[in-house]
Amino acid sequence: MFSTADTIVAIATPAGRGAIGVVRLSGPNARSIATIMRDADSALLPRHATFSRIRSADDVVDHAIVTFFPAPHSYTGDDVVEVSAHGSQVILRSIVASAVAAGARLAEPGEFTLRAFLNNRIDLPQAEAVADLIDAVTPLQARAAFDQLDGTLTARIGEIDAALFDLIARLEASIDFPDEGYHFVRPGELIAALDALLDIVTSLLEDGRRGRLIREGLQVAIVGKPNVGKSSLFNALAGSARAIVTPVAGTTRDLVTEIVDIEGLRVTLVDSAGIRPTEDPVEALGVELARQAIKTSDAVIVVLDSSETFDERDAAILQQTRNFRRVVVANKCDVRAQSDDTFLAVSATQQTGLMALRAELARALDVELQRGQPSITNLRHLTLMERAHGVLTRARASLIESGGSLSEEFLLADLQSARNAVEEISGRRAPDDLLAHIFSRFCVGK
Ligand SMILES: Nc1nc2c(ncn2[C@@H]2O[C@H](COP(=O)(O)OP(=O)(O)OP(=O)(O)O)[C@@H](O)[C@H]2O)c(=O)[nH]1
Ligand SMILES: [Mg+2]
Repeated sequence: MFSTADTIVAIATPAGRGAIGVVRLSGPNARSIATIMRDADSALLPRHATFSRIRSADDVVDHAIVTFFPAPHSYTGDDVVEVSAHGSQVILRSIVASAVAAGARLAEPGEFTLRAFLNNRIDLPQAEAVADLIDAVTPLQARAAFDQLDGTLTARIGEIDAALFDLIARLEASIDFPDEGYHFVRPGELIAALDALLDIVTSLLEDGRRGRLIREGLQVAIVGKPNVGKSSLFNALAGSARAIVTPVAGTTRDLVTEIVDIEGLRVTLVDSAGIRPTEDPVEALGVELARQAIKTSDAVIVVLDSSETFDERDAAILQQTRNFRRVVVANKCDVRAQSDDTFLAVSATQQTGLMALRAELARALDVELQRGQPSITNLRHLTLMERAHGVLTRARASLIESGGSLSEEFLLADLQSARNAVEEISGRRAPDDLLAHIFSRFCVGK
């Protein structure tokens, strides 16, 4: 379905103005098309930046730096030419038009990275990491994506695949030579091998929660009874006066959200209505939304008001949130009426204690990423790895139950299905429609 036989072109830099903008060509005719576009007879030397005048429709449109990356040592693995021109959309579009006139085709979304995958420059998790790296909005997201692009996950998946391959080969040999009366793999060895595999898979899955939260971001709800300063704290953490603040209890009625960076985590912060029994139908809806927000969030910040003594309504909210990841803060510490140090003292209006709150929150969310540790960040990978874990666990259980006399065919079926899942992650066994789906989420030029 996918072809790498033609030459594709696209603007690789974002829309808008910039000092430079890059047009990328990839395919067998990249160099000859670039030669037609250039107003010069000097040849393009491999990996040399060459100053060129670029022609479009008989006119010179810009001065640009043109670099030729011959196959296979290029981003896509094909011949690639990059034209770094001035970053005007008008100029970049006319350079693309000039390439098309010279025989190139407009690239589809993600097609450069797709070619890198089809040419075995990268595997599927690495291709997906390219999209994540470009989409990263916090340093931690960028790091997780880069580690994946750098191949940490690829290497670990490769280990699992190789171990499965080895087991499958030995079991098949036992089936193929039944008369020898010789099992190529003893039951004890098999269980040990399955245990080793399950160890790797389990640790990947355990880190998967963290990885996925880093990639997709998390939600944190700010909750408490009315007037304790939730909206003030929300604004202080968001760095802008997003939510309405008044001395009237029951000000916030809706959920107000803002994306903030908490210690490198992409957090959707949610301000909510103060929780209290109320006759007001509008406020009651707000209170219901606040209760829902507690349930759907990855963590909550429970706000207490230290200018007053804590009461049974505070206690009720503490009780409701006791099984959630949470940080409890005593706000208004600038006017505090009590000397209770149980909770983290903050002042939303004075902006004190916010650093400690961010640190506490990051700790409560427990998503620290170990550098260089392979981590699954993507739901697709996580689901497939869970499938592999399921069948391997089942295989191990039936092997033990049968006292080692389980037929090789049974085991083989499970191992094969675990291997299929693993190879679907790496892309060795990825159907075209899956690839089309993954790469359609990229933007043009990637
Ligand atoms: N002194 C002091 N006052 C604060 C602090 N934080 C909030 N306030 C005041 O407390 C009042 C209520 O603040 P809000 O942020 O609206 O409280 P809320 O919890 O969102 O209230 P509802 O939306 O009604 O539930 C306002 O008058 C704020 O100025 C603080 O740290 N110190
Ligand atoms: Mg409020």
